[in-house]
Amino acid sequence: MKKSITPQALEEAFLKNQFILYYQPKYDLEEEKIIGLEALIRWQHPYLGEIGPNDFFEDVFKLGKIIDLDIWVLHKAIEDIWKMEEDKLYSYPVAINLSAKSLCSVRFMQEVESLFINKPEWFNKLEIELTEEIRILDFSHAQRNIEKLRQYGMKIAIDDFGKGFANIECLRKLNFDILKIDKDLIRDIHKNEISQALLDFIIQMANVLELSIIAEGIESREEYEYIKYHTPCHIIQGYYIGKPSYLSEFYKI
Ligand code: G
Ligand code: MN
Repeated sequence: MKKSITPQALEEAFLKNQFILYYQPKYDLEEEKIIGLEALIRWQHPYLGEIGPNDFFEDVFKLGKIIDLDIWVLHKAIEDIWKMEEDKLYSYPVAINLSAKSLCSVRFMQEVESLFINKPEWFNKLEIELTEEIRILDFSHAQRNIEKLRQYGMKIAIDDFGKGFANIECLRKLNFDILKIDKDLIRDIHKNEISQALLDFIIQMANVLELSIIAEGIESREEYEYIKYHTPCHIIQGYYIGKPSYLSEFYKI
């Protein structure tokens, strides 16, 4: 635990609703417009200011509260989808990051089901991003739940692809709709031939598996131009296009 983050403070964060969702745009290079948003959680700590998930997730896990946090994100994302639906002009699909633990929990799945019963039309606006930590699980259980989520209308993405070791096994055992290429592979792609070769290979593989592709972590004009002019990947995300910010930012576009 980071020295300044105490279990009490984290408990309080849940009670006092100190979490917030930021959104980062996903941009389509062919349509030249934003086509979706990824929800990214932050903790607005009363003394430490804003804290990113990398700095508090481990503590949430240790406290046994990861499912509570994922359920909070699910509710908040649905509330925000509803806000966008009300303003008919701007209604983007929203992706949430889900832990493997929640995916395989009865509690999370029941929450999804009860929300779905009330508002089924919101669910084809929701996407789920799963990272490689999924390697620790029971794959057949995870796959059954993924199928349920897809039946509700959600799309499922494998996140941070290219970073870990277990991704090929995940692709073999779980059914995804989208493959998100990890930002480490995109960094300086215009001058790194190894990254270029790996990216080509991943794109070919994704095509065979009929997965759509998103390139994450585009930070510079050079990276942007490489993806745009030298690869068939046309959906991108990253600071070059837009940093995570308040949902209201996207009403101005
Ligand atoms: O694991 P996942 O891909 O969901 O992580 C997204 C994280 O990456 C968020 O914390 C977000 O703030 C960060 N991020 C988004 N775009 C960029 C980028 O262009 N560069 C870097 N370094 N980080 C980014
Ligand atoms: Mn993600």
